[in-house]
Amino acid sequence: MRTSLLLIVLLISSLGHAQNLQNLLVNPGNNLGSTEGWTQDNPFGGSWFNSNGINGGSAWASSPVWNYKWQLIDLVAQGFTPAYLDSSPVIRFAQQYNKYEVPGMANDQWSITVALLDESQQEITNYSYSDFCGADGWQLFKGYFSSYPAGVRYVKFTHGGREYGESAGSAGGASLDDSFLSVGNLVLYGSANTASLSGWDVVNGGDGWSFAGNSEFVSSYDECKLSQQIDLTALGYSGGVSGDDYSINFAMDYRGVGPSFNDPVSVVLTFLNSNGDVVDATTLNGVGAEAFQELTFTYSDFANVAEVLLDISAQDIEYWLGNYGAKVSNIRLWLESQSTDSTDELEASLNESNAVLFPNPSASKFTLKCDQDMDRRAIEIRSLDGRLVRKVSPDFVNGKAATIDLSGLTSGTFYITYFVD
Ligand SMILES: [Ca+2]
Ligand SMILES: [Ca+2]
Ligand SMILES: [Ca+2]
Repeated sequence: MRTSLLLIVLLISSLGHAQNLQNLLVNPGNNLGSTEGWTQDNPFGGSWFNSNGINGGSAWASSPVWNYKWQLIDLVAQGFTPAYLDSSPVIRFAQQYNKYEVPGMANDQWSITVALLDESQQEITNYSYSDFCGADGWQLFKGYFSSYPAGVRYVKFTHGGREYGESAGSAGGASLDDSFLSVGNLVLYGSANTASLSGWDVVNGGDGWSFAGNSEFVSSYDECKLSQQIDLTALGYSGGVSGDDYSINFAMDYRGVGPSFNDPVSVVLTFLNSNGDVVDATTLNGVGAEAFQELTFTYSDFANVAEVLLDISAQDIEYWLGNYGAKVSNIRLWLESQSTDSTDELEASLNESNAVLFPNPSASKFTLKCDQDMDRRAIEIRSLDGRLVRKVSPDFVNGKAATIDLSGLTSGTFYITYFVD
């Protein structure tokens, strides 16, 4: 008779933090005045052309017929380790869209498709949406992936537009601006690489925010603010998260702008539980210098957080007209899985099955011994929510002992199921 046995294993491996938590798309807001960085796909003819964008910049308008363009992002080349990607970090995407010409007409259509691909660039899953532009003016569309299967190594971001039956002389389909794609970062548009304030609630003190270096927000002589509400429940963390499972991490780069570089920055993080009650708040203060510095914060001692309010303030230490206040960039808020001490549960399970697993925890290799003959079927590794993370073929030492190599898995607690005759 075959029986499956359940063990709990604590596995420690390093995730690394070299990954790029920023907008992974290049030329995301037509900053370059062209389609550089994008591959055009215009199956019915026509082409993309420059149109008026957000904040007085440029956008792209499509043609009377459906036009598309896309970017393929190699996540490993961006610094994400396979182990990190297999932990299914949130993938956020966003797109600004607007109709082109003829105020009051709602006929232009737009589309977005974000596909998650494996190492052979075969699709694992995708999100696809298409609609009429509707109301006049720019509108922000946003979405996300979480809890997706392991194995994602590429993301293909495609958007499209067309006109829908307008009269001659207005023949431009939907305008698109400020495309966005990030892996792991819970903040939308954490850098100013779109040269707009998309995704933020904004206070423009003095002469208001401006943009520099293709990624920096630059403040002015009165207090400038950027705020964002990050709803974890709406990002797939149903009911919020616990400090036992996740730490909440924040980081931001900042520097001053001359002639006086000691410009002040301040960040307030407010944490709310799933009832909407404030459970904690922290304020981080920085004084600018000529070089970039980093403000960081890690929060792990909490019972339940379902929402984070991020408020960033910056200004000039002196009263100079224009933008000589502190610059901020690379704004990141992310969750990190906490290692769980499962020693007690492990011992209980092992006692029931008369099995031993050692060394435990381990970075990669375990030896499993039990007092029954093991089956040679693949051993299944599942996350605590039951998702199949990996199947491994045990390297049998003899019928009652096997070596299991779990190299490359994200640090965490897993169920291991093996089979005995
Ligand atoms: Ca733009
Ligand atoms: Ca049109
Ligand atoms: Ca200054």
